[in-house]
Amino acid sequence: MSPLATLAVEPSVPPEALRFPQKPSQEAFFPCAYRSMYLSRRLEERLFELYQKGYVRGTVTMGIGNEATAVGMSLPFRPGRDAVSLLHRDLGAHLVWGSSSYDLVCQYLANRESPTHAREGNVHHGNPRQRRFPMISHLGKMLSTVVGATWAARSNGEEVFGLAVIGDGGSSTGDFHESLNIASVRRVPVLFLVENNQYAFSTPAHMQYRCRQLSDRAAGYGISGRTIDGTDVWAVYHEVCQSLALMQADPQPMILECMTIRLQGHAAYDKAGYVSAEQMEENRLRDPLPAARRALAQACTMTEAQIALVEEQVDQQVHDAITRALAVARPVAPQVFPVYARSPNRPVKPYQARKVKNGDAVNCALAYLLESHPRAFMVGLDVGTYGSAFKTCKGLIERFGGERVIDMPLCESGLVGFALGASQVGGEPIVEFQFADFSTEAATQIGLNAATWYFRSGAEAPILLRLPCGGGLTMGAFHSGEFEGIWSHFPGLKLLYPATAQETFEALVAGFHDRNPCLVLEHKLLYWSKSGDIDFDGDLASVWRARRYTEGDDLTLVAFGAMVHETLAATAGAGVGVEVWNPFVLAPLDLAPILRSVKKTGRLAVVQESGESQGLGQHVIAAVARAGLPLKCPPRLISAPDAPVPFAPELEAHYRPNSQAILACLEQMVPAR
Ligand SMILES: Cc1ncc(C[n+]2csc(CCOP(=O)(O)OP(=O)(O)O)c2C)c(N)n1
Ligand SMILES: [Mg+2]
Repeated sequence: MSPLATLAVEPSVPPEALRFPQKPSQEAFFPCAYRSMYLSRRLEERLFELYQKGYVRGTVTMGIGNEATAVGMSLPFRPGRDAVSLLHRDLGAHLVWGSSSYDLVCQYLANRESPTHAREGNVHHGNPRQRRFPMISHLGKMLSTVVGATWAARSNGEEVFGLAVIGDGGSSTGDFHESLNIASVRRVPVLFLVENNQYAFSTPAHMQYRCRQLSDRAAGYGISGRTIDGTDVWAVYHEVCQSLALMQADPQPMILECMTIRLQGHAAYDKAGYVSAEQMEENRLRDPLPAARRALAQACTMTEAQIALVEEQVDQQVHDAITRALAVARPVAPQVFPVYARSPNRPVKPYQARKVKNGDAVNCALAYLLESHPRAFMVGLDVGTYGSAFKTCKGLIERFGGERVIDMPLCESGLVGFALGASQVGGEPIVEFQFADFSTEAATQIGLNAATWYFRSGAEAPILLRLPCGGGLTMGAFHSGEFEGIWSHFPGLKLLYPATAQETFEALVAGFHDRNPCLVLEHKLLYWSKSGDIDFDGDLASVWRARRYTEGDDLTLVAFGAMVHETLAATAGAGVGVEVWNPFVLAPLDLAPILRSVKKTGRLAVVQESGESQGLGQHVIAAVARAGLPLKCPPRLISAPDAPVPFAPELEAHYRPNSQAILACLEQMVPAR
């Protein structure tokens, strides 16, 4: 193919000849590189116009000045094979990785053909099926997804690399560190590319970091790092190719810092008054586009007229994409927003065991899953040789090996991002938090990234997250939280809270097979104090239902976690007809069977271990009120007070609801027969 023919290709997927491990000449390189850079520049300029005219909402953050880095870093990679996360100045990179101008304009217009179905806007897009992970606003959070995907694909025998992009500002986030550290420890060949344009919004580099250059940080991870001129597209391309060759020979991450520029304010609304006129002028002289144009003319001995002709073709292409996209209808709101991916729930292998403690039920379920799913793997802290803090993972590493039962560095956010990325390439992650309390470290990854993944991209994010939770073990405020209130309030997450051995097994197996991020709360107090038989018939669909333990006509008692057992203890022999329910599936919460029970009994009490406003009890009571059910007496909530979990046993015993409190409530609510 002649260089000129390459220039006219649309979409601008680079020819094979430019991808690693090819070593193209500048003559072969520049037509494609310049075309992609020019297309990116023109498209962004037009998007900005569309924003000014009111067609594009939100804002536009532009990569004008960053095209050499965005295009140069992308051309060596293999779209659909390598994993990548791009940022808000990487429109040119999206074009190289497989987006078309038309798709991008539709995304910005948020019309009916937007790749995110108009559920997201501007830079928040990608294509997980092509391993181009969609951006979220929270800088740094995408990095670990690339590490996880690259690791999981490599574990599957694929020869792939990752490209994880971050800015100078984003390099200050904890996730930058967590992701680099995981990649380094697990030797995952991800190129951490820092687009250093010396500003984070208005904050200049000297207020962002004190090291000489950001690539110096590589030493802290035992890896190598380089800083190069990010306005020279050939230099960027060449350096990335070199890095890939090094990573191929010796798999480990690397940092490549590209010193790039921003020729506009941070976004459409920002006039960059904080950048001096001299600095802006200096930046303009470093504009990568004219430089690439000169290099193209030289490398390909193209005349001005020939280049102008190609530019005209690209202008026309941009014009056509915009004309077509503007004609597309506005999106129509669906009856129900598709928050959850559908899970087939096909029957799986049955399982039986006798007299199993709840903690052993966890172990049985994990072994069952690792045994039957070769791509299932566990990550957590001390889940390997130690067998996990509560010993629920005992023996697993011996059985399944250290590549499937993995002790991770202490970094919950990076760990969940890692699992999310792995789930996109066929890995089947099971994440253990040492304590549910530490899940707050990963709040963004769980509640905003994984939970909205399907809604935004249409790709499933099947991850199982295990949270040993709850109090009663004298562990104080940082090791006793229940968190069912928090985790049931993020759309897109599923949440299960088992109380018995059977339920524990079912919750883990059903949560694993579900196609959404699913959290299972495992009450620590029940691990070794409760036991029962497991008789799982393999019917996953039937797992997703509320559980009723007793039947009665006088009172409906709804209890969560360990409170199920306190409630059963209180009601046994109480001499009144109590229906004890465990909603079990806390998200999405289906209260219909419980409402039917309340309709029958006319009385409702909810027992939760969490503080009054922290749990789901108020929600259950509100549902009864909203259903307009006639009640014989006001509903009651038996809960801990709104206070952190106190430490001393005397204080904690006072804090946690118990069977006496439940019995007292029951006696007040139901008249003696
Ligand atoms: C965690 C987080 N905090 C704050 C913001 C708001 N924000 C968006 S972009 C930005 C500056 C980012 O700077 P940098 O990483 O250098 O990227 P650049 O915009 O310069 O390309 C900020 C503060 C954010 N997106 N994420
Ligand atoms: Mg910056």
